[in-house]
Amino acid sequence: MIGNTTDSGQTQLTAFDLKAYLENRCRRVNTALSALSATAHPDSRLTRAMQYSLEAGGKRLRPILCMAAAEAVGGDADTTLPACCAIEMIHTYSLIHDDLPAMDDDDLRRGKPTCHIAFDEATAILAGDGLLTLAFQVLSRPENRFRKNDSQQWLRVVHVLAVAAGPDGMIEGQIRDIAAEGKGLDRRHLQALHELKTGAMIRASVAIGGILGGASEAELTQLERYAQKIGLAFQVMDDILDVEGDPHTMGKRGGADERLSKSTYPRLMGIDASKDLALQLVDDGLKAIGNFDNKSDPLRAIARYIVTRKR
Ligand code: GRG
Repeated sequence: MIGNTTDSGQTQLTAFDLKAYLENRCRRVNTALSALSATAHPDSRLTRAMQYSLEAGGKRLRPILCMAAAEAVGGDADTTLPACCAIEMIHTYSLIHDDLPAMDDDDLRRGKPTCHIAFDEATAILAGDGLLTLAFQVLSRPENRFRKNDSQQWLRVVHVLAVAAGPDGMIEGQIRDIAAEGKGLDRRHLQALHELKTGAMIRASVAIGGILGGASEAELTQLERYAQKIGLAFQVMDDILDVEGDPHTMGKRGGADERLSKSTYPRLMGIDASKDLALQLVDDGLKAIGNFDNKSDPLRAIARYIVTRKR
């Protein structure tokens, strides 16, 4: 049993099997990823490095949010699969580059040696570049248009994803993150950084699901507000897990933020206040879609999962 939220934001109990939902959607994303990440050069070291990181066992949270957003507005989740794959490719590329010695210098990710350890630094850089570009190759395949969605919708999707992944989104967030090392940002600057670095891709995932699912502009605005709130909650939780999570469960080393003197929520306000903030953000996210019907139960359940997750 998990919490559900009404118009007034009050919590009710509903029977929704989030575990089964996540497993099912994850399987569908993985099947699509296997097909769409194939290149013309299957034996190439580059292809092997890209697939090594893609298949290393990520939660597929962003693609699942994309599918759930489409379903929430009455759309067909399978129509979003090419976009889901593009989103996961960009996310995986960002992790490969983030782990490089020039950035966070991590040797473990998703429970496996990071790409530059398993291969080498040059290959990891190229694998990231390859995944970023392949994302747009997959997203712009002509056959995507001949499904339920028209080409204008796909163009909008390409634009939303490019904005989120690029210098108006994740990349600007990443450079602010690097610049903030050892500085101790105030809350306003920390939030702005995270809304770009982590939030932009989460928000785009939900927005793309909404667009492909046929959301009205009003519904899209509500979905984006939901995503903004849970995206920040996700980052606050990530900061908390870095302090008190189990490295074995997380599949990465803990304490990286401390080691790199990162600005984090626990550092700014302490662990307990950070946990309260994450819960408050999830409640705000649930309120944003409070008038949606039970087709949005997966979105509600995912919001709650974000602050109870262990990895
Ligand atoms: C290097 C271009 C470039 C960008 C990096 C997103 C990002 C920007 C870096 C990731 C650093 C990081 C650990 C951020 C915290 C939030 C986050 C993105 C966690 C990883 O996402 P999960 O938990 O990972 O969804 P999985 O492995 O499950 O996909």
